[in-house]
Amino acid sequence: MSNRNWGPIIDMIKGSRRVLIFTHTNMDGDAAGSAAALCLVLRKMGREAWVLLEDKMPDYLSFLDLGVFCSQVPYDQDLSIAVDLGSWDRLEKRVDIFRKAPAMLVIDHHMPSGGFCEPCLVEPTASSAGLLVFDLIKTMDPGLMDRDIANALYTAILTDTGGFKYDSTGAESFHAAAELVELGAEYSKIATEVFDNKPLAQLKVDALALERAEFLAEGRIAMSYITLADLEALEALPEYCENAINVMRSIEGVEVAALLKERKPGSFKLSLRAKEYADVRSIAVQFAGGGHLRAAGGQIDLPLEGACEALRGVLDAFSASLRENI
Ligand SMILES: [Mn+2]
Repeated sequence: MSNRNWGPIIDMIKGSRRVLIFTHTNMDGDAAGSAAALCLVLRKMGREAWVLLEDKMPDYLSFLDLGVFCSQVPYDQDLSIAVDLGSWDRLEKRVDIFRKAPAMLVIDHHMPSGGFCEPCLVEPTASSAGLLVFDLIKTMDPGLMDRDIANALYTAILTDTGGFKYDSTGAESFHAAAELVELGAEYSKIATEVFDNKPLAQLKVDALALERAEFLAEGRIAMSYITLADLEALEALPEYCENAINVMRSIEGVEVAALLKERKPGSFKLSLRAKEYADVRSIAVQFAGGGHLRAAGGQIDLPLEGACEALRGVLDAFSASLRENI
């Protein structure tokens, strides 16, 4: 039995007829998987349901395109659900469509960044939004689960735990994964789709970020950057920058990895990852951002030199909080 308070959320879902589901732009496996699973379940409950996207689904997640994603508003929904959203600004142009519904709810595992609607179930210690959706479905009606839903939820949990590696994973994620495998989740195929299926240009972006990495605090911090010009030269899409931060973190001795990704000329998205213990959210908040303890992000609106300098300054100050190399 779940000890989460799903009651108000289940009541709202049961009272709905037409549901629109939202997740963050630049979708990852958790966003796509948790939204797709929720949508499939709502349809099995006889509701009309779609996931409204603003941008393209990344190629490596195309196996989750189970006919639930749309890019045009299909109807006036009576319920908006945000899942794995993170913060309201990640609704981008869809914010007015979300707010238009007479009822709204949020299911998330990111730290709330203010203004969340009621009811919401936000649990920052959950490994993934997919794990929360799994628990919701089990609480609501476990008989609704099927192989497509299991695949979507397994993908969500697998990706947001970094392949069951992050310390947020916890026993609940392993239990959920085992149950999903029993329900038919194709764990081997999904792992291949998600982890061993990278465009060459993406691996070249990883290589460039490594080649350029600058090390601070005696190698415990690695920082690097990718510009729009780099993407053009490598014929890489913006989303090909997503993995470089993980590669940087995997370097021996590195506790904190920081990557600047130019989104518009003179505007950089900052990604931050910690390996074991550092609180990178405390860095992110200094750059108008937030996130989790070990995975956070922000933004720096400066030309490259200035952005690197601003980041270096904050990382230098942060390095005092890092443990001595053993
Ligand atoms: Mn997530």
